[in-house]
Amino acid sequence: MEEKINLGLEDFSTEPFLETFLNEIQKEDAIFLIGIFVALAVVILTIVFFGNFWGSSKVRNAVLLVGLSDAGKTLLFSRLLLGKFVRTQTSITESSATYKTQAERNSSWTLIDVPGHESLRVQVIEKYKDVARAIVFVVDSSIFQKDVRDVAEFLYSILTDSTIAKNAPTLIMACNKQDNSMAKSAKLIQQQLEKELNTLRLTRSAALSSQDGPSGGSVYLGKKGKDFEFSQLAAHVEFVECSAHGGKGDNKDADIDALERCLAKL
Ligand SMILES: Nc1nc2c(ncn2[C@@H]2O[C@H](COP(=O)(O)OP(=O)(O)O)[C@@H](O)[C@H]2O)c(=O)[nH]1
Ligand SMILES: [Mg+2]
Repeated sequence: MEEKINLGLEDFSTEPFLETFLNEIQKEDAIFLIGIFVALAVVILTIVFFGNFWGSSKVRNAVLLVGLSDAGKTLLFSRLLLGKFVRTQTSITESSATYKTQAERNSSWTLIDVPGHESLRVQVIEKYKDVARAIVFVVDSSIFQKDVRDVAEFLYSILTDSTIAKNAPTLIMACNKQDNSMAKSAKLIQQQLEKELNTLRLTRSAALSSQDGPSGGSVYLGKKGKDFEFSQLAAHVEFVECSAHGGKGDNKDADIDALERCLAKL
């Protein structure tokens, strides 16, 4: 009872009244400020969320055809698109076209024929590596023994690229020119490449550790302390045999079924 009266009295005296008024304002200010903070937090979180969302869902719909010169990339490119024999010329820029898969899903990818010449291919791979859904690495199986070192070096540069390692696009090793009697099988090519990549990794990491500074955006290939195998990669890897050229004469059919099946599964 007394308290009530006291309070009542205080209310009528000017100073406490001002105090309570100021308190009220401060309280409201605090609520107002909290409101602003909450609103800001919501805005920032939304931006971060959608930023991540858009960043990660950057449409990865490119299929890159890569490989040494003369492996048969351009012929495969035409075969996949047109299904018939087309004579090829050395490619000096990349060509791209929309490729519709044979699957029920009917997905369509942007197929890119990356020129084999080193100075050009580096630029083109750089340009598309962010959006690569799959990399079709075309190998000339008929002269694989002679090419093995170069193939491994090219493959090593792709597989140790930090962006490619992070995105892990499907790797399809297309062992082409199977119509040639000298052609090595996909299995043998896989084994030899694993061996060669293993050696390359040893020499490259030795060279790297003797240098100062960061290793320039490249990652370690495979698992440390284990011989390299394709199965150690984060990416799905398939070895397929194919023939872009239908053997002798232009009327014999090409054999790219296994490759088309892989592309349909992407
Ligand atoms: N025998 C045979 N020749 C092929 C095959 N694929 C491509 N070629 C030939 O190999 C040469 C190089 O082909 P191309 O597509 O230009 O290779 P790229 O440099 O990788 O684009 C051309 O003469 C093709 O006709 C194949 O599967 N079998
Ligand atoms: Mg070409």
